Amino acid sequence: MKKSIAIALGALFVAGTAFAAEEFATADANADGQVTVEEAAAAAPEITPEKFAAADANGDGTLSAEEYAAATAG
Ligand SMILES: [Ca+2]
Ligand SMILES: [Ca+2]
Repeated sequence: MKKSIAIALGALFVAGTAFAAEEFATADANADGQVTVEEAAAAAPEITPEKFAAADANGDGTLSAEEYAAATAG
């Protein structure tokens, strides 16, 4: 019983990660591996400039795949 729950949670996690990667590729309009504030606004209007800034962990003004996942997570 516990094992099947763990497997189900694992499958959910993998599916979520794949979805985020696909979303990032879609948002990264010029495919340079970074999502700018303009690209984010076009792809995901829920990412406000405030959310964008909060997700930009290294403060370089663009979102990496990991940073983009954080921006869309909450
Ligand atoms: Ca880009
Ligand atoms: Ca960044």
